[in-house]
Amino acid sequence: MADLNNNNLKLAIQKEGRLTEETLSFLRKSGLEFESVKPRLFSTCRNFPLEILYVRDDDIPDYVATGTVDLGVVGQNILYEERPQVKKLLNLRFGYCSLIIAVPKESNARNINDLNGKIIATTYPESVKNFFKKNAISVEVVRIKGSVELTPVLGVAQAIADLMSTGSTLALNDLRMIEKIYDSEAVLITNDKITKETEKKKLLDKLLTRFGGVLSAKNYKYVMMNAPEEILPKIKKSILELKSPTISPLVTNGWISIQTVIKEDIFWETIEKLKKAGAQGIIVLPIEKMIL
Ligand code: PRT
Ligand code: ZN
Repeated sequence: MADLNNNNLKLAIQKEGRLTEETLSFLRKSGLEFESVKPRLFSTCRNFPLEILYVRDDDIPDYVATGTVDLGVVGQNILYEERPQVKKLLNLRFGYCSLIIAVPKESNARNINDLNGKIIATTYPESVKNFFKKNAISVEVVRIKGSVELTPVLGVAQAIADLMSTGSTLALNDLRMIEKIYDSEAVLITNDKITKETEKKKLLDKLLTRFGGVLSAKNYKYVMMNAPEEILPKIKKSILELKSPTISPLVTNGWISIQTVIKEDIFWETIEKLKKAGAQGIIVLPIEKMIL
């Protein structure tokens, strides 16, 4: 690949599609500075020895497996389907979707057993074949490149297996989901080669620290609150996962200010507990980065 510095890390991401914007935004949040103007071919980071290559998402696993690039961002679904020789490094917490099986609304099929002997259209034939094999149900799988949702109307198949995120496509095409095969999200992948290249491995570790910082920050919120000093034990009990909140006295006698972080998934539950315990003036701030 022309003009690329061989000592730099190379990361392949989707050129134009569902993962592109969120991948670029994730990289920028990690502090990487680069231009990304169309037509995107590649970008060189200004402040990190990293080249970003823009390619079709289907090509990413191969580029990583063969060592053409060191890293890639791709939907986990493509890994399940193609089983390439790559190693997953991180779940990136965007690009969420599920591979599901759906039938026309008026179909008699209620569950996967009712699909015995039926034709199923999909862009993910391997995943679908494996799934039915595991469930000992015999189906015929037809591989379709696009618009899988139209195949039942066209008489090509009696059921489909496709990715779903909001469910709108199913609804618009009068389809009903009967089973989920797997969940997927964007992941960062690499190959074994990189572990043998000491300098590159060092760069990768640096990059992973940055990525980890952004992902942890996504998991937590920064919370400040005021409370009478005597309820501190109760408050500490409400924020169990944090061993040592920062506590400082307020001008008002007997009152303290508490600063801490709270995990996103138990956020509301914890805030309610804090309010009940007697915390006041609760302020919540997003965390930009969190280095653990
Ligand atoms: O051109 P290139 O080959 O790079 O792109 P592509 O067209 O093959 O892929 P693209 O951009 O459609 O998807 C890239 C990745 O995004 C996928 O591999 C998934 O990991 C992830 N992703 C997340 C999705 C969806 N959500 C999704 N909803 N990929 C596809 N869809 C499609 C689905 O196939 C269906 O047609 O969106 C429709 C359903 O969406 P809802 O919201 O109506 O349910
Ligand atoms: Zn593709």
